Amino acid sequence: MTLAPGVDAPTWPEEFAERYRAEGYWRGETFGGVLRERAAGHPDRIALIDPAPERRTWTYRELDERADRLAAGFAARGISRGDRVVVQLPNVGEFIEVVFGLFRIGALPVYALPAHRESEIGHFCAFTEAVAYVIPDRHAGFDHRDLASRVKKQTPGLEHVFVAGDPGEHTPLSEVYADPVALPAGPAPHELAFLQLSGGTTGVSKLIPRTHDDYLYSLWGSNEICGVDADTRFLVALPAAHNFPMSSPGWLGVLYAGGTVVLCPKPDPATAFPLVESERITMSGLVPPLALLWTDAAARTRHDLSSLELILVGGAKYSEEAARRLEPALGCRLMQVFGMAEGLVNYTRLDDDEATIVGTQGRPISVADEIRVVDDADRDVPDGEPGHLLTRGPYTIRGYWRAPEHNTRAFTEDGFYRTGDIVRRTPTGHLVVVGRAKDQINRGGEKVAPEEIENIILAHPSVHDVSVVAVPDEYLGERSLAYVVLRAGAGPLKPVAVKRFVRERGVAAYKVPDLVEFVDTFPQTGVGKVSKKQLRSTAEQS
Ligand code: AMP
Ligand code: DBH
Repeated sequence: MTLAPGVDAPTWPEEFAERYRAEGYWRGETFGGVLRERAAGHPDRIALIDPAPERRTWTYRELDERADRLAAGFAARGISRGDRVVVQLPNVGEFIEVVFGLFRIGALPVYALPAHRESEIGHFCAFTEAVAYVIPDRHAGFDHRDLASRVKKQTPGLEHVFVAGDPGEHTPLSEVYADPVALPAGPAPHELAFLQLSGGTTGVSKLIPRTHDDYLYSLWGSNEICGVDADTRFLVALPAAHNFPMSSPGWLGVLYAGGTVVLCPKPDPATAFPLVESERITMSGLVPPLALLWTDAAARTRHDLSSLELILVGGAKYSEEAARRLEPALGCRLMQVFGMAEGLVNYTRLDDDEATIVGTQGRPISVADEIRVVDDADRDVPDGEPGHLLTRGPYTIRGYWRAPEHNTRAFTEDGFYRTGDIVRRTPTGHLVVVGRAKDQINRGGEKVAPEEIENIILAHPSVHDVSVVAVPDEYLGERSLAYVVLRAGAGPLKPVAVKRFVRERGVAAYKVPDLVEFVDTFPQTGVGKVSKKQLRSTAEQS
């Protein structure tokens, strides 16, 4: 698909957009508008609770006012519609205020994860030509202000660094809030709302352009399936910037429904269980390793978890055996969710039988989600047979942002997204994830692109070649293993030195290889390429 000048990503062809509007999926709302309406409808209801270090609450009216004040302050600093702003905040109230402030003026948050470091942040800022970067002062023992100073030096267009907390040499976020006298006109519903990150299979994460119309549909569609309403009290245990806790149904879904969002600073049971009790949490979303931890800890806890009604588990394959134990242990319902920041989200349903809930990854939100399961030549395979999952629909993107070449590979000519997942479809239309065709490691829901890490390790002077693959892991599902071939004559290298080298290049800690092994040669494929398949099976056997 070619792009008109000035257009950053392919979008839905007009006949699809018209149909999605006519059929009621795209309601013509915007995030800024939705918050305004909820604040008018139930101003005094609690929208948001940030429990730590001291408990702060926001009513819908307060959240709306704070978003307005930030929008005014951002606008006064020259940030305007379409501008990109990299937002890297942990689960704190400011995160929600900042993104609604940006939504209101049509500036686009770029959602970095708290774990990202100089390599990722530098790329996001440069690639998106971001005008601002929003950070905490320190988080999890790391000083984000130093990182910001370095990135700012390298990125001439990055004009502002706003800090939630002690600003150091940057601008305190608290100074940005201003009187919202004359706010500029907000965005239109078909326009972009933000850029989400893909887990990535290539060197760097691709950016995912989501519109108000399409993302809002994924929210209220999810709300209907999960039973989210004004009484929902949702605990954001995973990083709030990740697509799963944001939208499936996530904190944005809960705000759409007029419920209450509670931010959890850390997802472990010791932090989360007291909050479940004190805030009477009804719903949360977890990746499989955390679901295991919660399941085990529930047996020993002295905290009252009886308010819990539903736990969603997704992001990586949840074993059937673990899934079977969750409901009895936590005394609530389980829903599996298989989603992607590119769009398509599948849920098991509350009225599915137990075998379906524990044994499948759910079915799509919408009858308008088109699903194809195909062989290597894009021919449909019969139901029940494994194949590549392709999808197209009212909330699945038609292309990544500023990636025309990659888009020709990641999408079919008629606009289906190639998910890279291998699934099989059951007679009820549920999907079972059976594998993956894309070169990616799924470390308990945290995605690692091997190529990104291989490129870093290749820069080591003693390294001749490297291949990073997934190895099975009982707790995380998968871990990463780097096979390294040393240069002839290079001195000995220890695995820790390779790990340190990667860490010192400034990448997120979850991308540092869990294991490093030195080998003489890699297995080759017929055409002389390194065979990842062969390497994976070698790793599985060792
Ligand atoms: P991303 O593109 O980074 O948003 O990651 C989405 C990918 O995570 C999917 O394409 C799957 O590979 C994986 N994923 C998400 N949920 C599940 C699940 N419940 N079971 C298996 N894989 C999952
Ligand atoms: O892994 C994901 O990206 C994911 C998992 C569950 C997701 O984006 C989602 C639900 O929306």
